[in-house]
Amino acid sequence: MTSALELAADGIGSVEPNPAVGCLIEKSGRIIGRGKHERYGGPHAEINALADCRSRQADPEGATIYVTLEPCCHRGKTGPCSEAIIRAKPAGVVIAAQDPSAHADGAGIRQLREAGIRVTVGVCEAEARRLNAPFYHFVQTGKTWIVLKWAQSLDGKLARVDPTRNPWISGEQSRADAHRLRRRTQAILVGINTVLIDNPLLTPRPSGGRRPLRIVMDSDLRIPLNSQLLQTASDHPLLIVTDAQTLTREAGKAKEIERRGGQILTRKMDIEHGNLRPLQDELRTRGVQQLLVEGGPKTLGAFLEQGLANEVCVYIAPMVLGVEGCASLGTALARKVCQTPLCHLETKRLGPDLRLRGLTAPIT
Ligand code: AOF
Ligand code: ZN
Repeated sequence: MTSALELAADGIGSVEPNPAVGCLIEKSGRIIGRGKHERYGGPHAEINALADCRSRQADPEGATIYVTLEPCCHRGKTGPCSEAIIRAKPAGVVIAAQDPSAHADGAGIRQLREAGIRVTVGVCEAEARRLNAPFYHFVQTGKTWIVLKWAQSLDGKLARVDPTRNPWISGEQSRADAHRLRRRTQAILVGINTVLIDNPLLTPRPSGGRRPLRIVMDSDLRIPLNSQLLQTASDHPLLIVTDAQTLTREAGKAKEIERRGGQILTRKMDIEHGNLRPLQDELRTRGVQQLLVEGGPKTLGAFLEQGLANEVCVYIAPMVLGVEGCASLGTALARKVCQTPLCHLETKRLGPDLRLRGLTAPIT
């Protein structure tokens, strides 16, 4: 199952909002087929593993199938995996975790058992749920999984006072990694200050594939019409969240934004004084399973303070910026939050930097 989970993990970045799933078929101590769900809309892991088996002229009859998610029994974009498995006549199926989706929720498992197949559920369950944490969270709570991401120096500064010479804090490898984070998410959010200072594009690069919704919290509609975000709004969706009053005052600018392809949403949201719930509702309505919050410190701080972060991903660069650095997250937080250590902690070296990832609540 550990190998099946490793296979599944390869799909991260291509399968979302579907879960990443891996499948191995074992017979007489040999692996005779492996497969994963490779991309959204593509065949499921079990189908790929059975096809792999056939391509090796191996017969899955009497084998044991290891799969990281309950096989589906619905007809979605692809046919039901449960029926394909039953036709293959394995002796047993070992499943890491049940699929909580309404179209599954144990029904796939029941179908296999009714066909006389021995089914075991719960092997490496926590690991499987961790791998697809945003999927489980969204299906089970209806809420978007929120990831906060930032890069900082050893003394906790998120930016340089003078970014003209070198705007970066983290190195090249960290930045490439951050683009992989963007690729797996359905929406990316920043505050207006980040737009004014960095003029970001907020697209996953190298380009191609999914185009996450780019969201800017901009209560005074200060986004420059010549910003990279607006220049690319006809190709990459852009949503600007502002105040209803601002919209009345800035009707002309709002029209220009919409003419360029930007969408405007008015929701009473006060980042500083803590009310991001309407945003959560909007994300849920739009079916956004995972949101990446990229800054700046005020926006990140607001999500932390309001207890809305599910996951934190920090790139730590081995440098002390001292007075050359600014925008520390600590000073942005009025109250102390996140006092307990993150759980399911992972650390990784990325060139000179250290990446630290963790969840704000344990997965059981
Ligand atoms: C499986 N094996 O590898 C995956 C499953 O639209 P579809 O047809 O691709 O179905 C997507 C749903 O199927 C998804 O929401 C989840 O419940 C399940 N994913 N099931 O048997 C797989 N990826
Ligand atoms: Zn399936």
